[in-house]
Amino acid sequence: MRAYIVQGILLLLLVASLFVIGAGCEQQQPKEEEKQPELPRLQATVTIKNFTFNPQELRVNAGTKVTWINEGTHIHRITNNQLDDTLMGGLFDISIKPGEQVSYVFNKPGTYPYHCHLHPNMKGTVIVE
Ligand SMILES: [Cu+2]
Repeated sequence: MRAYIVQGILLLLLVASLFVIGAGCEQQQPKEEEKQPELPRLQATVTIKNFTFNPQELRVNAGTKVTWINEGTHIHRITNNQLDDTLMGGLFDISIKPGEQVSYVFNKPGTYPYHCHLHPNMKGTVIVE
């Protein structure tokens, strides 16, 4: 009878120690979410000066917020529509006054040529990868 009790206590101790070991292991391994730092917001800028977009060709990753800054003295109208169409079907068509800035977030990979509707010689391209 006494042997059973001793065995029972030993078994309890064994089970209890397994729980402690198990809990210890869990604490040592940090969760995946905690290890990953928050992704910084992707950003890029294009400056407009002397009737030129700079850089004229901009290469960015999908999800990048592209900001055009008008450092010139004239209003511009940035549109990614075709030069010869009726300004339909483009992603953006934004007017930008001197000293102002406008932004567009490029989520889909592709090549996006654009120009200034008011000064058709002003051309640029955003390549989204
Ligand atoms: Cu312009």
